[in-house]
Amino acid sequence: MVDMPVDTHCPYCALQCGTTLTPGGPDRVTVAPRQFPTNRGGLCRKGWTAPSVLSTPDRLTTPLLRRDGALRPVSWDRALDVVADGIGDAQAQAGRDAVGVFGGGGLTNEKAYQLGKFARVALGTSQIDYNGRFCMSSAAAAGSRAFGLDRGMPFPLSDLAGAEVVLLTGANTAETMPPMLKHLDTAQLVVIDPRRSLTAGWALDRGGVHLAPEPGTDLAVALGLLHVVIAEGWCDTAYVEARTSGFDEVRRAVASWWPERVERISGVGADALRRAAALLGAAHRGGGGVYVLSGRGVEQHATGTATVSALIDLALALGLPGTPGSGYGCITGQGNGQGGREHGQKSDQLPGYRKIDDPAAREHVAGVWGVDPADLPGPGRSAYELLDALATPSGPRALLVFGSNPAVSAPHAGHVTERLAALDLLVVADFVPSETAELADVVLPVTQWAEEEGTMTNLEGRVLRRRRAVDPPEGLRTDLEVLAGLAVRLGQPAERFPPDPQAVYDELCAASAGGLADYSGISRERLDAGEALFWPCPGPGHPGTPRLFTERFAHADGRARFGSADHDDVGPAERSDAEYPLRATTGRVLSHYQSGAQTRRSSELLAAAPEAFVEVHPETAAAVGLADETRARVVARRGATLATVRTDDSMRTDTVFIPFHFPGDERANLLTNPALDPVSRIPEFKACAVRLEPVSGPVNGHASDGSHCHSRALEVQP
Ligand SMILES: Nc1nc2c(c(=O)[nH]1)N[C@H]1C(S)=C(S)[C@@H](COP(=O)(O)OP(=O)(O)OC[C@H]3O[C@@H](n4cnc5c(=O)[nH]c(N)nc54)[C@H](O)[C@@H]3O)O[C@H]1N2
Ligand SMILES: Nc1nc2c(c(=O)[nH]1)N[C@H]1C(S)=C(S)[C@@H](COP(=O)(O)OP(=O)(O)OC[C@H]3O[C@@H](n4cnc5c(=O)[nH]c(N)nc54)[C@H](O)[C@@H]3O)O[C@H]1N2
Ligand code: SF4
Ligand SMILES: [Mo]
Repeated sequence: MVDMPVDTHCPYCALQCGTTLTPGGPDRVTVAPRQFPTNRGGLCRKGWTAPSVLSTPDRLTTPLLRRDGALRPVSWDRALDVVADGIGDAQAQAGRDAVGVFGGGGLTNEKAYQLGKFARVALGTSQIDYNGRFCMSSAAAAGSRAFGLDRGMPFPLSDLAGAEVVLLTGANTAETMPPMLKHLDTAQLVVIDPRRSLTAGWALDRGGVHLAPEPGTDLAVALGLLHVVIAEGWCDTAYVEARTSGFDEVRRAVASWWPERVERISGVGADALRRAAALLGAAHRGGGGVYVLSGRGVEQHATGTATVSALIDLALALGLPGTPGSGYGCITGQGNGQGGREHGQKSDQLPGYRKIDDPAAREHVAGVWGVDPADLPGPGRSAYELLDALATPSGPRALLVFGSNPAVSAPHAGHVTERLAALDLLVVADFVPSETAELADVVLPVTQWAEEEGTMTNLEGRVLRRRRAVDPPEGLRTDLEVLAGLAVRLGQPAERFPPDPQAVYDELCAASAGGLADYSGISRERLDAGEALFWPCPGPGHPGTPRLFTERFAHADGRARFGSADHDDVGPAERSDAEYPLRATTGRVLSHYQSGAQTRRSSELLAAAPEAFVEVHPETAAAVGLADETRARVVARRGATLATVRTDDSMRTDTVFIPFHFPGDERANLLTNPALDPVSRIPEFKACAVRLEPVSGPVNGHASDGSHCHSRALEVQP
């Protein structure tokens, strides 16, 4: 048993705030923030309350097996035997791809790596993808295309403190990463968000600018900004000439995106657009630092990759990427959202951010794994396509879920829930009975963050140590132990799937060597000695790479590539009409994390945000007979969800906002449109057509006593 204070990181978002855990206290450990470059001693309320999930009363403590319709306790041996037999049956009937794997961006690097290897080697299936596909995949695709390499932020977060202007697109940082505001409070902010989010309000209070487009029209806004930058001569021509290619085509493509056209499509005033472009242009011309940052608001669209490409083109035209004190970055979301996309749990990837269809990559990784490259499967389906195919004639009949709760978080969740329920075998490894675990045939109880060792890679590409502060409750296993137990039952040699995180990490480093995301110099010893190491770090003497692209981009010719084409169709995939006249967008609130599986188990967080709400302009609400605090049904073409009305006169009258953290018939994803981006395959979480209806009488056992908290105060705790 460890009983000393242990330095580790918050289990939730990609900021990975530094914390110190001291064993003892009501929740088994007591948390305190520590000085770390991303949080500078701050912590949001999710970080403060994270220990309570360690001791949640309904924590899973024993494997469960469905018998006679109910989940009942069984031994580990029995549970793992049932899983291995079910895998064997499915594959005997329908081939290797009859088993699928769904991973998560919250898994440590070691788990993500081992899960990808387990799928390709122990299962031999191509059918693996993960929830990161729902997250920053559009930015990853656009970044790879433009720069030859995707690392969300190619610079340390602390560089933002020197900026003069920051363009923040589709990110509500004040609620999603409050301590990050400490890095933004000296810059002038230009926020693009259909809502006056907490972040937009914060920016306005400090003299910043807020542009509020209709959801799903950011591509037009980005092309319009680029048009103005070029037309007004704000372009950094020396940079464009020396460091980029493809500018002439882009200049031609954006020539027709004059601000008045953008205004007609997006609702962002032509003059406001011109002023925003001038702020960016003048700051860079005057030698000030300028950053363009993107969040999920612009990325989770069927046009997500094109939109981020246009934002990157804007940054390139201004001469920002790779220029000290300026740049473009994507604000990666999940705790290991960055590492989770590098080690091979994505359907088209192998470790080291390699491509699974690249013969040299297959050869290298197969060599590390001790298998024949010809035996490695090819690329599989993307996350939504995988879920959509479950239990269909050509899709998987069995699915293993590690680190995701798609019954709540996947788009078109009603349909996804049906597909999950139709499987011959659904296996969920989790530490709480998530809504997806409730559908499972076998539930495997695993350890949590403060009970295990590993590494995470934060939004800056900085590799961090997750450390064990307390022993797990009796009878639990780590995800790595679960995979080891299954692999042996599937006929793999035990040494190929070691349960020891250090051994897995060492192998991960070797597998990543020579790849884009090269970890081979980032030993656990160096991390434990306190070195802050950013990948790529190709060797023990290498200092790591806090800032990418300062000399050259990662394409063979060293140049960044402009990528925008002309687009005739820039709006959301689903149009509004008389029946569904409004546009719904979805996102987050401060108090809950993702599907809410963890944060809804904190009494403090649940009290702060107990139920789903729909944020709406008072006139829009009144037009259908709804008042503040009444319950509404939000209806889309795919389903309906229930939410309490919150009127807000800063909302666009054509747009409503619903958080996606709530389960059952309060799921925002009962509405969302699974239209996919053609490149990144991200679903359009941020725009679907809906109408509002009043709900009479009590719904769902909710009293309409207005007892929920309405507060949206700004929070950056010490
Ligand atoms: N509290 C909290 N923090 C979190 C998380 C959480 O669940 N809760 N999750 C973490 C993860 S995984 C992620 S990915 C990040 C996400 O962090 P963010 O990207 O900041 O989060 P979202 O709330 O999804 O979306 C941000 C904003 O996009 C706006 N938006 C909606 N539609 C559009 C649109 O069409 N265009 C534009 N320009 N904006 C639009 C929304 O109004 C919202 O204010 O947060 C991380 N941090
Ligand atoms: N409408 C709408 N839907 C969205 C979004 C949106 O903006 N709008 N955002 C999307 C985004 S950006 C994301 S990232 C996804 C996230 O959505 P999910 O993938 O559902 O994410 P979580 O709720 O974090 O689910 C993680 C689950 O795994 C468990 N877990 C956590 N850590 C571990 C671990 O180490 N091992 C194991 N075995 N289990 C673990 C948790 O208890 C929880 O049940 O949601 C997407 N869905
Ligand atoms: S911002 Fe909040 S949720 Fe994110 S790492 Fe920090 S404390 Fe955790
Ligand atoms: Mo995310």
